[in-house]
Amino acid sequence: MVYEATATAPVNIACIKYWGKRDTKLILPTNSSLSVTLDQDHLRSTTTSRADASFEDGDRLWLNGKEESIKEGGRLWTCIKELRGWRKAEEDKNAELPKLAALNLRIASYNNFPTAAGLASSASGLAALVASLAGLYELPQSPSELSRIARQGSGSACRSLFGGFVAWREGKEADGSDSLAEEVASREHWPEMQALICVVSDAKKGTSSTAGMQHTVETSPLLQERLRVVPKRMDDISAAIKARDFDAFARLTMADSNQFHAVCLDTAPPIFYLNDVSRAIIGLVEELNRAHLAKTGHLLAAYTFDAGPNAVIYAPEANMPTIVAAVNRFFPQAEAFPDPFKVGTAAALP
Ligand code: 2P0
Repeated sequence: MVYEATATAPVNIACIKYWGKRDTKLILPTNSSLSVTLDQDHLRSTTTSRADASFEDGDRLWLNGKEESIKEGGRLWTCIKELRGWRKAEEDKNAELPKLAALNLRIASYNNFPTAAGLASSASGLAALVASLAGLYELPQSPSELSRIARQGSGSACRSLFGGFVAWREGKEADGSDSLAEEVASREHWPEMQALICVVSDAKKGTSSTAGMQHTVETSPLLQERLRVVPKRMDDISAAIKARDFDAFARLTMADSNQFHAVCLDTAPPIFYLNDVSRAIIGLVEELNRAHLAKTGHLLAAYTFDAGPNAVIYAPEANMPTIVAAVNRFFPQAEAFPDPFKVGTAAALP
């Protein structure tokens, strides 16, 4: 009998950004965040987990073919320990279940996009890991309950367990029991929404998110102002999504990206994720929006930037040809992902 399960998980791109932890061990954020899940055809992680009595020397894991160590007390170790504990609880309740919790694991994870594309893979990678173990162990827990475990692998990973438009609620409890992800709206709710990824640089970022966000928590006075305004932004963007109000969605998304990069600049020493090309893309989208607003009364597009220089441009499908033409005209080489992405599905259990 082979005990094995394969799961996939998508990439997500935040509109209201997660930046800062109030608990670094449990990965509890200083603010709630909200993201859009991208479709899985081009950007996803796939993870296969196998439990077998013949496996010796503990659990082992390979990422894109390269073995990663599972350090005791580390993030991978914690995710595996928690899910194995849930399996053990099921086995204790039902004596007929095979004793998988006692077996060592072999886990292999692949991204179907090049790491060199400059896109974060930790969110989809950790979500796929959690989904594949949940499948292997046939766990009864809901995606929101599983998101509490994915969160401890990498904060943003908890959002990749859902498709469509996803909130990660910061929660109030010290043990993290209420810091979890939930769907705000399904992808079918707003199928016209698309995301264009402009790869500005495929270089590895200078400051990791994990280290950068804690420097911000420790040194940025502006972060306090951000923590004051984000709750209303979460409410407003959820309402905009529910009403399919692209203008409100776009204004909030751009404002939050700009404020996130402002708190990075307000960190000591300052963190710079945007470069000259990123800022030129902001200028282009602002100008396209000015012209479109004058002509139609509506915005054309919304930019957002994570912890790196690459732009993600959200827009309704009908606006994408204008945006793609403008990007190609002013940035003729920026064609790593020439087609916009649709809003995607949740992590797929086996
Ligand atoms: C986000 N980012 O909300 C924000 C926007 C980067 C900028 O989530 O330390 O890799 O593993 O919890 O999840 C990046 O942070 O950090 C991130 P850890 P993670 O998408």
